Amino acid sequence: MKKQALITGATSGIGRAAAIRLAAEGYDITATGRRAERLATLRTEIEAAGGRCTTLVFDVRSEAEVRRALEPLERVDLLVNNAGLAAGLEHIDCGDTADWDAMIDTNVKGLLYVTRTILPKMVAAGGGHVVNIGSIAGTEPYENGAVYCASKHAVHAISQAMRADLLAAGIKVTEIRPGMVETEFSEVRFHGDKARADRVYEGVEPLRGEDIAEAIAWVVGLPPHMNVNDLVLMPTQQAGAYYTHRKK
Ligand code: NDP
Ligand code: 8X3
Repeated sequence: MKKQALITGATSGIGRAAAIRLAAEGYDITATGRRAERLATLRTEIEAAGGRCTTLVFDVRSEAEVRRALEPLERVDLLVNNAGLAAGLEHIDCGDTADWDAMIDTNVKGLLYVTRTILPKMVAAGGGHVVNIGSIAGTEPYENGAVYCASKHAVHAISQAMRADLLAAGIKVTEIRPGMVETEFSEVRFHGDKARADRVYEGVEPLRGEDIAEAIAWVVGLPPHMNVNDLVLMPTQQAGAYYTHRKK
């Protein structure tokens, strides 16, 4: 049986690129997200390239939906906890609490629900690998980003603690923490304002979803005795949340 990879948030960006890349690396893919049509297109693309892809449509914010969708999976060798978003970019006194709920419920609680459903399967199987997609925002709080940064700080803490929890089970935990990646992320953050989203990447060659997929493929292909705990990736023109060199 080929290795089984479960990737959340595979309808777009990093998750979609990871699904395509891991299928090319020989994994059978289970791709998830809320947009069924996007998942169907991804499945067709992976199958056309000779891979195997199953799709599951659910919202990671609902524990009931997560359990209903994922409990039937017999085996998961690799879980990529990628589904997530930023919503809004403003000072905390002006923040929209609906945006805050969306970020905490998706980035933190959604990741936990998925992880809680899958880990017993890995423990029973005697091993596995969890890759959590964190962010540079997980260690660098920045102005206007309090709640998104808090959610990614939580992912950073959860990743470190779960690595300790899962040591004896032989399950690897890797956190990948990108800087600027051009996906639908900024369009989602600015509630569909594409012009504002485009300005985020002006004068910069950002990372692409495929670059993060490259890193995921590398960490999951390492020998059994070797784990990457934490991997920070940025465009060459970025040195941190506050440092970006933009070409005129
Ligand atoms: P995209 O917006 O392109 O993709 C986000 C994915 O998450 C989509 O597939 C979306 O699927 C899924 N998703 C969002 N909310 C839910 C939900 N409630 N239930 C299920 N799936 C959901 O952004 P990215 O690819 O950039 O983001 C992927 C991850 O990378 C996120 O965790 C983000 O925080 C992180 N990240 C992104 C960076 C960037 O600069 N782009 C940098 C650092 C980290 P659907 O809408 O179909 O449900
Ligand atoms: C996404 C990167 O810098 O917008 O996590 O927070 S940033």
